[in-house]
Amino acid sequence: MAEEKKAKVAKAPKLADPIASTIDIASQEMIARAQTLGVETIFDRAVNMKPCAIGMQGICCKNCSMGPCRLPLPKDGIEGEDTRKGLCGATANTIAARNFVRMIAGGAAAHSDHGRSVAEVFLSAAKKHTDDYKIKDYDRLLDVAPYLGVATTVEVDGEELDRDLDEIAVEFAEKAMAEWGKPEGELLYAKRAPAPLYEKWKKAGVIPRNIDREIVEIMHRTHMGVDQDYKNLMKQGTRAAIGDGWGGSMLATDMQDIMFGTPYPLQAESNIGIMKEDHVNVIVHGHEPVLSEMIVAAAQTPEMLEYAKSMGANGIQLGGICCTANEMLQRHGVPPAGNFLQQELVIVTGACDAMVVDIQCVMQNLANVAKCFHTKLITTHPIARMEQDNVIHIEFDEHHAMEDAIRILKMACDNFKNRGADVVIPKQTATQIAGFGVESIKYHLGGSFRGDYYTLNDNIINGRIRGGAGVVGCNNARQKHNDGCITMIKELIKNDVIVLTTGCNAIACATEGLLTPESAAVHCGAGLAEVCETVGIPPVLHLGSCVDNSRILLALTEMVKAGGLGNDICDLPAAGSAPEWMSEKAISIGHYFVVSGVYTVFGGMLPTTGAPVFQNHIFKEYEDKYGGMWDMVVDPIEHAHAIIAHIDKKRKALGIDKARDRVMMDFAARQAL
Ligand code: SF4
Ligand code: MSK
Repeated sequence: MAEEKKAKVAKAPKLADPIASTIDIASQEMIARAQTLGVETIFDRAVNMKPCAIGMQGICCKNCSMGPCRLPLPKDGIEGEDTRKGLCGATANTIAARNFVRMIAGGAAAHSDHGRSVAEVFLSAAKKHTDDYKIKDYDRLLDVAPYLGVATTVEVDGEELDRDLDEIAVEFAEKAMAEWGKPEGELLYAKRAPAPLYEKWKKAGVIPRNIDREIVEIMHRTHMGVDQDYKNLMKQGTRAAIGDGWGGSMLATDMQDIMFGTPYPLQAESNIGIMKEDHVNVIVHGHEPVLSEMIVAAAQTPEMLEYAKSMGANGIQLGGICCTANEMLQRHGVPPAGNFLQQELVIVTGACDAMVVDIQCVMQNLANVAKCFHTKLITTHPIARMEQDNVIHIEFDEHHAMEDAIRILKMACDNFKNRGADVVIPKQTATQIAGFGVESIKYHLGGSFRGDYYTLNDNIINGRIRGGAGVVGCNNARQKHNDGCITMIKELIKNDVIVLTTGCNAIACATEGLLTPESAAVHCGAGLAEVCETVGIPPVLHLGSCVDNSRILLALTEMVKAGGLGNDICDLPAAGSAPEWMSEKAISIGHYFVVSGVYTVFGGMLPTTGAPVFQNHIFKEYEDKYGGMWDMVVDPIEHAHAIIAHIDKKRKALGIDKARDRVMMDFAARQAL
């Protein structure tokens, strides 16, 4: 009886307003369709469940069972001494710093463990223990081998000869694997940073010993009763973040490029509309490209095409979500169907015959949505499974990767006939040019003989380009989908700031049509538009997936090397941003940007606001230490202008605030001289 009574008063959950939830029309259509069909998505949950205000500010500690200890800020702010303490006496600064560095540990672990898996497959390929993976890009291998101390030549009878490529690949793989857990020495890739930055890290004592150790040490230091000094905690966070950006992530990018090919610009479509009603639609989602590489290869074989046709389809349409999408896009032109917040929505079309997920950013609710349709949801990674009974697990192994891929594709083809009649695929698609990287930017700017970042620097010096911004990161269901990213980026390019992007932010830009050279004439200031038109590049350059943020670090390093803009990354008129961040990986990325010398602004909320002294440390004091610092600006236009103000500050320091074109001296000018 009591239960019945309860049921009567229970309120029906509210539904999200599709138009207030996203700026993307295809997504609005799918959110409304899900609601009509009674399928719950993250957008509806977000209007029914509010976040904890204390947790959001970073001042809740649950590191032991005497807590959770919650330290809300007094209503009128803090006057005088901050007397807030947890049961053990931990201050708000300690609690917020512990939480923050644990987020760095989570993010660095995710990127770096991804890198380790790639290294394992790379080692198998180098030793020829697998037929499915091969070393594809030997030029790239030769470029990066010296950074791990791998010789590319050998001396025979006093003569220097090229070393056997397979031998180089094996040694590179072994040395790379050692970077995760070697007992002594320091992260070898740290020396890829500009020399003044490396020296700065050395002086501060933050060069990682190896990738894993710094992450483990964070977990130790943040255990109850260990490190209780927010500055010392952040020092360890810095080591782990450098180990991510200049270690695990950079190694992942390099080894993926060597095995699967270094990306070069290509054209593809984007958004949910890439799915085809008369094709078997297979969506790959997550981050690790190793299995998806095989799925792409298998889907192109005549046998598989025949198999799809035998099931009544006209072919196989592959699409992607999140960073597996970006990986398949940048090397094969596979179109992304959406970013993080669109993962449920592609299933809501009723046309997704299989969704194949690997690791990271995969919502557990996919299983509940898939249950409402015919979609086969397939997990593939031993560390990332789901409890729901409609989820199929096909564990990927590099020794039978092609077999796994064929099995998955056949399962999708077999499922084609199980689609209901009610299929709705939104029409929206957008064209994009993706697949930029450190190498291709060089080529675009200078051609094959004189490829260099000099042209970019020159255009920054003459003021056509005001500066650069790395705008990356996720979507966040607490913010209007894609709105923060797009509004902010449009404001940047309008003010002649060129944008480098990765991850879900890149997919948002593609969907909005910002990844085409033609968009420059529509959205950019006159200077940036002129450069884009002359060189034939979009004003927003897609550099890949989340681990590929390492490409942005290296692009900045190239700008330093090209000269004219100072001696270190912190001298450049450049900034970083994640307007709609949500994952721990974003915090790790943000921190390695900051300690590499980049002013980095996050949108939404940072879990630092509840501990003002700690926040001041990483927002202000870090500038003196590393040249870069954190910031948080919620409004996207103000966010863009915070970046522009920083760029202008750097331009002034470089003496290029009164920009002018280089003028060829004519005879009269020479005489006057
Ligand atoms: Fe509370 Fe201290 Fe335990 Fe954290 S470690 S939950 S602040 S008693
Ligand atoms: S996928 S970490 S939601 S960018 Fe790399 Fe997107 Fe953020 Fe995941």
